[in-house]
Amino acid sequence: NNHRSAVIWFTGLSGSGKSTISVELEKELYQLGIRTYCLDGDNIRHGLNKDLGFGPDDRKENIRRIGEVSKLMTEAGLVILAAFISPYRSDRDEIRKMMESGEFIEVFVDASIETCKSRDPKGLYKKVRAGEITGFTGIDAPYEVPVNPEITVNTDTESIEESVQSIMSYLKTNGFL
Ligand code: GGZ
Repeated sequence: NNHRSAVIWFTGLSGSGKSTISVELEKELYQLGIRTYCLDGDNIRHGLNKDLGFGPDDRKENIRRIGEVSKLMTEAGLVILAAFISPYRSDRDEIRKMMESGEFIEVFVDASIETCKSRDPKGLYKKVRAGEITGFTGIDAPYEVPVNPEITVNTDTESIEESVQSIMSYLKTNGFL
């Protein structure tokens, strides 16, 4: 297999569908024999970044470290699927600059805050409403929408399968597969 390595960077609100899409995309890539690795809050925020919280500086540092790890792992020949809110445009752009040209594929996972609230898979929006969490992205902390993402998927209107296929078609068109 002679695919190019890359980092596929999913950004979007909590509950937008980043992790779900990355897991489904990983299955498709596996079928093609492509070696991938998913980075998400579960394997990063409980380990490497367990010293970090959700204030602006900690989020920035969270994303910076994940960018460095992603770069190393792409140098090892993997396709990285990174699913983090990554709310600041400048932090995402820093990673883009650090990567080889074309190897940073930003996927904006777009969903309205109403949709995310209604999904509420971890009950976090409920806790926000109850005043148990503050500084929550999209409620009382910012989310900066990507300006020129390589791909936008809209999980208000598309199925997971449609979102996955639109990423697959980008990868094919751009010579990654
Ligand atoms: C946003 C928070 C917060 C606050 C805890 N704001 O739906 P989840 O649970 O699994 O995804 C969210 C995750 C966000 O971590 P990231 O590393 O992706 O964030 S960032 O890129 O901004 O550093 C949510 C949970 O952690 N969570 N508190 N205040 N999301």
